[in-house]
Amino acid sequence: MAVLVAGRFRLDLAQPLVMGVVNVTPDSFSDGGKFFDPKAAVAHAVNLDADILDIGGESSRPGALPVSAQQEMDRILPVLEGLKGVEKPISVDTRRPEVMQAALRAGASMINDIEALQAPGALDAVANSRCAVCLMHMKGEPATMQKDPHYDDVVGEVLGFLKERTQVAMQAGIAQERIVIDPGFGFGKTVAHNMEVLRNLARFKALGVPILAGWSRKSTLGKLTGRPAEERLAASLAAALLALQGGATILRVHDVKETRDVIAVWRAYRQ
Ligand code: 7PJ
Repeated sequence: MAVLVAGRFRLDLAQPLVMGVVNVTPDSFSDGGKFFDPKAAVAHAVNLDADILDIGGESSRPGALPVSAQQEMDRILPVLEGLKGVEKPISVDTRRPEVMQAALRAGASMINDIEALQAPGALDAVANSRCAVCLMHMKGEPATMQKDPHYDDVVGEVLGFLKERTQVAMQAGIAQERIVIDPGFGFGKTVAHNMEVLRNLARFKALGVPILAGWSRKSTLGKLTGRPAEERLAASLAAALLALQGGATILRVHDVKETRDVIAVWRAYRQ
């Protein structure tokens, strides 16, 4: 578990990595519309100075409606094209196998799938390449997932799901060193569910693959602080620190520079 293989990249996991969010959507909850223009998205991506860039063309915020595969590709492909000269792994946030294939052809090195490769053809799309993949847990669908989600044992259920998806991915031919797991904070989970998973994050280390955590500006932080998305930086950094302490090795964030400072403090504390 010392490296993550992502296409032509081998990412050292000895230190935490920062994945910078680049939404190319008109409606994402925190920066929707800002980088909808491909040129603006490319400039933003380069500016972020992240270890991995995560390009998304479908908003998966609670209540968001699905877009067509064609729309997703029309949003993502010009950004991948514009990032061709950037020597950095690029992840594409998608659930659709046809978008995965097009993105991988266009130079993406990682697929970030909030459905953990459950769509028909998604396992093959990833297995037939050398890219990395993030398998995330979500209960329900973005359109309805925050409507009264229920679990008997949230940690056990999320852990069981990710264990099963990791096994299925490996059986399909995706090597363990290409796989990342993510409990999916905010995806069909209440504030209490998110906190219970965060408190028990170390249990996910048993799966033997790196853990990615996405807390940046999420609505749970809004509920806890009473603040709108653009004022959730401090809360996001607090959650990032707790995720690091629980064993997360990749942090998916909007605010890369500030998150690097959290990592610096955490690393010194850990020495
Ligand atoms: C996540 C994601 C996350 C992974 C989004 C947002 C909503 N992918 N895509 N994990 N969140 N792997 O940016 O808050 O938490 S979209």
